[in-house]
Amino acid sequence: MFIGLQVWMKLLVGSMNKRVAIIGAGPSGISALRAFSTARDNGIDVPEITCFERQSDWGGQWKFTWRTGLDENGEPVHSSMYRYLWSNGPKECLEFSDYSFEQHFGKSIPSFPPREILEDYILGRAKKSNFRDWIKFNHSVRMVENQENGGFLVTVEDIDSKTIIKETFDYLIVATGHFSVPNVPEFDGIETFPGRVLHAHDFRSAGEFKGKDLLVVGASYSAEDVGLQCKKYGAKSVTFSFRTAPMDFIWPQGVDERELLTSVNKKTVTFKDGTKKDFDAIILCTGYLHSFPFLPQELRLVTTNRLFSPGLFKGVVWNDNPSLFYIGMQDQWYTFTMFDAEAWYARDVILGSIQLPSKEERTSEMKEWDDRENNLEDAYGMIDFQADYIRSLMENTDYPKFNVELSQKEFKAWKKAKEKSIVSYRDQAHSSPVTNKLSPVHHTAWWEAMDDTMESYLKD
Ligand code: FAD
Ligand code: NA7
Repeated sequence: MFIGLQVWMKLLVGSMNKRVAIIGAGPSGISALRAFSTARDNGIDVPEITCFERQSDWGGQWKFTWRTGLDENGEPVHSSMYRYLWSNGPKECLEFSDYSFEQHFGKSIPSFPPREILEDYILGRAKKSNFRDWIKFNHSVRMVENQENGGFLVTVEDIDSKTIIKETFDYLIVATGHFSVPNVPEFDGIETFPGRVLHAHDFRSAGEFKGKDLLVVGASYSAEDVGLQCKKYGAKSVTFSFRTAPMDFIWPQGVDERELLTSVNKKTVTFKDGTKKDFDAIILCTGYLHSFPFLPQELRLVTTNRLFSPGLFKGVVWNDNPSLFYIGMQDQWYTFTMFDAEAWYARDVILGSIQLPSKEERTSEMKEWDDRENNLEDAYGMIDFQADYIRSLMENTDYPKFNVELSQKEFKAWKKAKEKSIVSYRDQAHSSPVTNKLSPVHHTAWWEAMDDTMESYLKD
């Protein structure tokens, strides 16, 4: 339960002189920084915070780059984002409850903004929070060691000076994201394919595939969005190939879905149902791997892209060592709102205002969430699961309340709108669970909107 300021301040005495390391300054790391800076601004004594960020600036995935492979410093390129990316969920369902879109843009804006708008919004709150000097940019965490007396020894490379730094911390928050290390399966004969084969992580522009016959492997968010936008920007045809189940949307002309490919022979791809087709390019939208090469085995989250992260109490606290926290590791219906709820929870455990239950009690609660996920039947159940998860975090902290029920309703309406029309769900308007207002409809239908600049989007 949330407790009063005075009681809280008494509990905080134990958190002073402690050191917290946050790895990553993407949206999850920014949520953690915001949580601590909000406490600081409310007069609470917070521990010393250091955030290590491998890139030269904040924003994580939202920091678009033209580069693929390695960056200018020889580090793996982090962002998988591409030109013409528009939000694939209603922005109302990811709205910070302490900083509305309306507050940021000075007016109510439509529900599915392009990447640049969302980046501006995320960073807008960060810029107003006065924590940038807690972040060490161009600092890549190379290794973490558990210390015998508790705490962590963190080895970091300062990329600019090419020096290695070792520092000890009492608490560690891992916020490194999980959509950067591609899962790249092998297909029989794919090495004979004469055209371009790439993973979605390296996809940057639909323009490259204009006039081409394109095979897109995968049946989830990346496949749907990359394939559809290639069609929008002029691909001759797009064929989706699924492993488990088709996406089954009502696709525009020139788009079809087939079972999984079984082999590739030069330009010709054969599918499980025996059909064949010639292609010019193949994009593998086959998901990502959770990867924490800097963590030792005993601290490392091992999971796939799912709602309940094994080993994490409340999806945040490493059950075997509650000085370690992860933020943003779940499959994501909710995003920024969920990262905030997690960050506030992690902060309050560190500050001592949340007393964790015993390990046995934690384990038993974790099993309940795991069982619930294993018995989910459809996407609507997943939305309810993640909404309840956010509620279970928020009831313990002072993260400003938002209308979770309304956000569930909007998510379900969005899902239905997608089922009705995959090309026009972005033309719908949703209501904000923060301001309770219905957003305006965008001036141009998404399928016709080729210009994704901020200037064009914000026009009335
Ligand atoms: P990230 O954004 O991945 O940030 C992690 C940060 O950690 C990075 O800055 C990285 O450089 C840093 N880092 C990693 N390793 C180290 C290290 N060893 N040392 C130091 N720093 C390190 N979400 C939405 O809400 N709406 C969307 O429309 C949407 N579209 C998406 C489209 C794509 C193509 C992808 C890939 C994701 C999309 N997402 C979307 C989800 C997106 O992942 C989240 O919005 C958000 O970026 C996750 O934030 P994060 O901080 O957890 O991870
Ligand atoms: P997801 O949602 O994890 O989906 C991965 C997809 O890749 C899914 O359809 C998988 O099929 C498919 N997959 C994985 N391995 C294979 C193999 N070996 N063969 C064929 N198909 C395979 O990742 P996304 O990239 O779509 O989305 C991640 C985020 O990026 C998301 O938040 C977006 O907003 C952007 P399955 O259905 O499991 O059989």
